[in-house]
Amino acid sequence: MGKTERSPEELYQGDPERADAVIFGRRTDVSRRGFLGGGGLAAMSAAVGGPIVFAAGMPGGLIPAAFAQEAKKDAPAAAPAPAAPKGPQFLNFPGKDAGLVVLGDKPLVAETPEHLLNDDTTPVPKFFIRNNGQIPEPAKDVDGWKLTIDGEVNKPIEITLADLKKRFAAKTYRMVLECGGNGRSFFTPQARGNQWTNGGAGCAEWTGAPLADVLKAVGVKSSAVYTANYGMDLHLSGDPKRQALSRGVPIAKAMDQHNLLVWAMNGKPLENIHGGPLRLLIPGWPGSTSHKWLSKITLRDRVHDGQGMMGTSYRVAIKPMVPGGKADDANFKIMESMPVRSIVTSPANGTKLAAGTKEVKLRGAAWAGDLEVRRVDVSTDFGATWTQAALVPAKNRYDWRRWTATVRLPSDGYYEIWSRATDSKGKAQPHTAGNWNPQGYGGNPMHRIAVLVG
Ligand SMILES: Nc1nc2c(c(=O)[nH]1)N[C@H]1C(S)=C(S)[C@@H](COP(=O)(O)O)O[C@H]1N2
Ligand SMILES: [Mo]
Repeated sequence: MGKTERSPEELYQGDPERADAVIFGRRTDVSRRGFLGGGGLAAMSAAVGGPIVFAAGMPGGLIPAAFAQEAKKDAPAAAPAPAAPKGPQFLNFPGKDAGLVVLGDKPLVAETPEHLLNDDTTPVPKFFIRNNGQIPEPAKDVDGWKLTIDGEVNKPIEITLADLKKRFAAKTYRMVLECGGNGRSFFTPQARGNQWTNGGAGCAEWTGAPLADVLKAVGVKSSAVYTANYGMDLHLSGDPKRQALSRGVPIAKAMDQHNLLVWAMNGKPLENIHGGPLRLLIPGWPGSTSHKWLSKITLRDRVHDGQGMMGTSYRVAIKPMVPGGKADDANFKIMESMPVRSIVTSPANGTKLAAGTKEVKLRGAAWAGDLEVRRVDVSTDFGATWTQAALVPAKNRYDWRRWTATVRLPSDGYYEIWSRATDSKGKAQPHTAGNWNPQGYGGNPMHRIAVLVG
């Protein structure tokens, strides 16, 4: 794969015939149909490790899932991405699972491969990490941690974590936290930023005081429009005058009872890497609104303009733009709810099953930002037929839905298992990431895994 000048996705988009030639080394003067019908199919089968059982239904130009993953890792970046390593670089961080994949090291960003999201509740060691600035030293005086709430409020306060715990009734909810850029790697051409697959998400039990209760206690003025969130992490440059990140949400979203000022994750004190001793958790919206090492919330009388609020940051195109084209700032709106997404968490992509295996049990998860998951369907034949998965009830709003399904594998060979979730408004995951935008938000194509029988 060393000779491709672009990612396989781009090659296929531009010239599928040539892409086949580059990737599978065939002559360019044979049509793709001829390729799939003749010697080319044998070449592709050899490349994926076995006969493609449902080859007849395989869409032209589709890069086999078995192959796309590997090819992607080797493909040279089309746009600058932070510290793009060659092949997966696994995380080495105290308390963290060694299966997490590093997407960037300055700042530290690591994602959870889908098969490590197989637990009903994501254990802390497996939970993804996303930083924009430097990771602060762990706080020495946890109970003395101070949070200020000021701006458009009647009674500004500075409250310690000990007092926050005393004055407000704690709630625990299991909720998805998902990076706004989750799925970014599925965009063609490549979008700017950390190349998340589906692993910029996890679902943990968060414990803390409801933000709405605290805001009611300080009194929200009618002039309040937006929150401005601030934390104690330094900008990467170390310049104390620059913010690593400072985002916010409209007051209506801030008053959602599920937003928590979190001090515990999965029943244990919130770890430093996840923003301990105190962080915000704003479920359903881009993870960047869930501020870590939270020190101050200012209610503003206008939409916040802090670090990460402007330009094309955490913004999506209003009208579709030319993929890879120049962005017109006026055509962008702030990303709010995250889109519907499903993942297959078992088996793992690339699993080899014993010859003669006739069925496989699938496990997965699905979530839909502010919306509910209506259904999840799976396919083993490139989407020709679908089987509805069984959804496990959610513990509370913003929890993910675990799902299970059993699918038949009629004969030995190569299969792709696709999962597709549909949200409560009827929107399903698309085949490929749509609504291209320069920083790659909202990429939520169906999840595809490769399975080889025999
Ligand atoms: N103070 C601070 N809070 C932050 C960030 C940050 O860089 N600094 N990153 C945000 C982003 S982009 C995400 S996706 C989540 C990630 O949380 P995690 O590292 O606990 O998984 O934290 C958010 N809160
Ligand atoms: Mo994020």
